[in-house]
Amino acid sequence: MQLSIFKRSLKSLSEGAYHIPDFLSPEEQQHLLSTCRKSLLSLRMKGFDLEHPKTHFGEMKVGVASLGHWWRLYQHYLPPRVPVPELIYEFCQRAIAEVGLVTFAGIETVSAILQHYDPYKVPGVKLGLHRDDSEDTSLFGADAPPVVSFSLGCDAVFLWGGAEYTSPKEKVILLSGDVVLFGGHSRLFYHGINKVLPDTEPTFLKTRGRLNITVRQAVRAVQ
Ligand SMILES: O=C(O)CCC(=O)C(=O)O
Repeated sequence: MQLSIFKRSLKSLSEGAYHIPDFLSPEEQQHLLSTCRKSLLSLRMKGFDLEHPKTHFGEMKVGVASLGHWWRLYQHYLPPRVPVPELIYEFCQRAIAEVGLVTFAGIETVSAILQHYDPYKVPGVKLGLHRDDSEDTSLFGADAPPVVSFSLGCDAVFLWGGAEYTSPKEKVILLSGDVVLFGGHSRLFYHGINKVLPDTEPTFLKTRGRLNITVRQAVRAVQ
């Protein structure tokens, strides 16, 4: 872990947005990684895999697959192909409780999007500045449930912006085990991954590259 010399503690990034460093213990990171691998294996057995969706600017360099509702760029979600593992719900609820945000109303409607960054195959891999806006727009109020985003593997430079594409940006260093949450007022704020640092994976994970698990409420739950 190259960047851990900096002082790291819970930080509010904007109203309703937080960075929680070291949220997951090494054992929890191992458990989350092996759980995601099992889900990916189940997807592969059903004929699905990580995809590189086509953006308006070319193919995404990040490999993407969804547990729960299947996320698609610029389109509506598809029904689940494999479920969101219970462990991911547990970690989400714990993170949400830790910062005192609104919890997920109907967890069966959640999508956990896996994003694999491979800086060895794709040097300079990044995720451009964007908003997580493909969900049911009625969820985007002042009490919008948060997006919860887990980092595993390589260190990364996360950009946290604001309501506009041109809003000032803050650089946040994400290490393996960190969580970022953004709900309420910040639910639609721009963000992205500026850089993934090769050879910074914690050795206990026995993996290469970076895996991000972003949990979003895909559609409103039937109450
Ligand atoms: O990889 C990351 O940490 C960021 C993921 C992200 O921006 C997203 O899923 O919308």
